[in-house]
Amino acid sequence: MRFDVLTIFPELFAPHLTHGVTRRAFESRQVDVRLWPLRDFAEDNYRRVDDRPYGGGPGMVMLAEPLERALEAVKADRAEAAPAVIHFSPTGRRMDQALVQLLASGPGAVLLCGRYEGIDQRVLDRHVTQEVSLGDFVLSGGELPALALLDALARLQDGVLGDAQSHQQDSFSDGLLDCPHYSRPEVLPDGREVPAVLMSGHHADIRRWRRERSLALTATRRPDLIEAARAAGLLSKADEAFLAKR
Ligand code: 9D3
Repeated sequence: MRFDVLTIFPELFAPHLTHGVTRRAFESRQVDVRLWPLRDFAEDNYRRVDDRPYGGGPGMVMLAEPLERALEAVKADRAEAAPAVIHFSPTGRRMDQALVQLLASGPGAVLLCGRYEGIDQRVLDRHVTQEVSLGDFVLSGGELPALALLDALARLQDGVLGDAQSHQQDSFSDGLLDCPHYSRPEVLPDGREVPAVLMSGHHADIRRWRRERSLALTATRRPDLIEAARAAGLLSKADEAFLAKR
């Protein structure tokens, strides 16, 4: 799949595309990321892409014309007649794994990263198909949300996770929060130990313990996810019995 990213800070992307477990997905072009530096589409000698808002007030607005030229160039370069155009915005719908999975099953999208106070509304009205937020906190632009989405997409690609089963056991893939993890040493210098069941070698017991830790953590922190898992038929009789007795 292909993602065309419109941004005034293309250099923020390069390090994320060349590091970590996701690097393989980007370098193999399973997730083909193309960067479109917005300043290249400015026409004046200063390469301006922002100006003061009509009506007054603080801050600057991203100019319509450089964005329109960039979007025209991107659309001419993509196969689809009308590609999805995602605008990262604090007023958008919250990004979640369902959106990531939906995008992972399609041809990709155009990612529009705003800076300053925002983008001239006429550009958004003409081109944007969905507005996506990372959550209820204030960032300084859409680049980090775009990178978060690309990272989430890359790790779903074949060959990215060492253990192919890691997806199924992930937080959210079965709707529950992940269980705690432990590794060496068996006892820390202050005496804290690894839960005994994990050292027992009894795989059925370990599986049940992990499931119960997930259920307990999810019931405490995210009861909404327990309800959703129940509605989706993802809780067994044993799961329900555990939840009922705690
Ligand atoms: C102080 C400016 N805000 C007025 C209440 C509006 C505002 C404009 C632009 C707030 C943030 C931004 C820049 N943010 C993003 O582009 C952004 C974002 C975010 O801030 N939070 C969560 N998700 C996202 S996606 C894009």
